[in-house]
Amino acid sequence: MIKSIHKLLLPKREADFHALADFFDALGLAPGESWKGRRSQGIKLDAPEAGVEIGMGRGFPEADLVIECDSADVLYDVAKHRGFKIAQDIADHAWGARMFTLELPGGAGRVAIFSYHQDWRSKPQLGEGKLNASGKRFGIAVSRFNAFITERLLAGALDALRRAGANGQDIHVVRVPGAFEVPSAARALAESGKADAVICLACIIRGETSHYEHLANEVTRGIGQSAQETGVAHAYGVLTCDSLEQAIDRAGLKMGNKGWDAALSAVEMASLKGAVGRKGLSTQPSALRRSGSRSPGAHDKKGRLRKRH
Ligand code: INI
Repeated sequence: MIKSIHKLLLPKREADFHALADFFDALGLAPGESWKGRRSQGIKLDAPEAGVEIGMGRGFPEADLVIECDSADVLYDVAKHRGFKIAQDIADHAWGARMFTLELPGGAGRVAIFSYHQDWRSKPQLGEGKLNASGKRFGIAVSRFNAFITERLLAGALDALRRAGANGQDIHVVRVPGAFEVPSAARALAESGKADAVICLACIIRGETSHYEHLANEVTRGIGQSAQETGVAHAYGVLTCDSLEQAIDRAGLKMGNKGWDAALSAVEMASLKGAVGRKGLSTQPSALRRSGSRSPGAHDKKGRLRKRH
């Protein structure tokens, strides 16, 4: 009885190894078994469904790996934001799908990512913010405690805002002593009326504080409360880590930066609010949603009519 099937990727460089793991994690594969020994290291990232497809004839994707997802547009944005080389731009295909292909780092091959067209007439109207920060104003409350980490989160957030089209003059950064002070600074920014969204950045490390749980809970509660009571979107870029090493991993300057992620959430939420408030829900495809948002395999295969390749 077969238990699983895995496509083996063997990058030569450590950086490519992490880039690949990070990318497939961002696509939503679930991290499974992993190991690091003297001779080798590895991680398995599991898909909800896997198998082989045997085909003949024309019209198949030119790829070493084919991934079906809920929305190829969303993953296209993820791939571009993570700097992956797009081999074929996203496009509609005659077999009823929207697809793009990209080159994996380290010569690990080419991946085709597609989603089948949805039948919009039978679907409810879906609203979604866009990743366009142009004309939007942002407040950032950042803690000085663990500044070694929080300054990296801030750099990530500013980079994401800039790339999404925000203007530097529309970004107001407030530094506070520690995570505990972040909610009240966030609230002040939200109540100033000068922010369409507020980004909260801090780092709480379990190893260094015995009141870790209390602090983390209070900060999270305070940020949520500020968001609900002011009606201004707040993005949560607070690292709660077991160790400094873990914090460093989550505050990378290029990949896996929680400040970057939080800023993109803020952009999306700022834009969503505009869309819902003024013109009803925007049903355009599609803005980027971060790592955990898509859920491969969540779609109902049985009920859907598909064309073949
Ligand atoms: N503040 C943090 O941002 N992270 C921490 O890990 C932390 N620890 O370890 O205690 C921390 N403490 C300071 C706290 O946030 C307040 O600034 C301080 O208590 C003054 O109110």
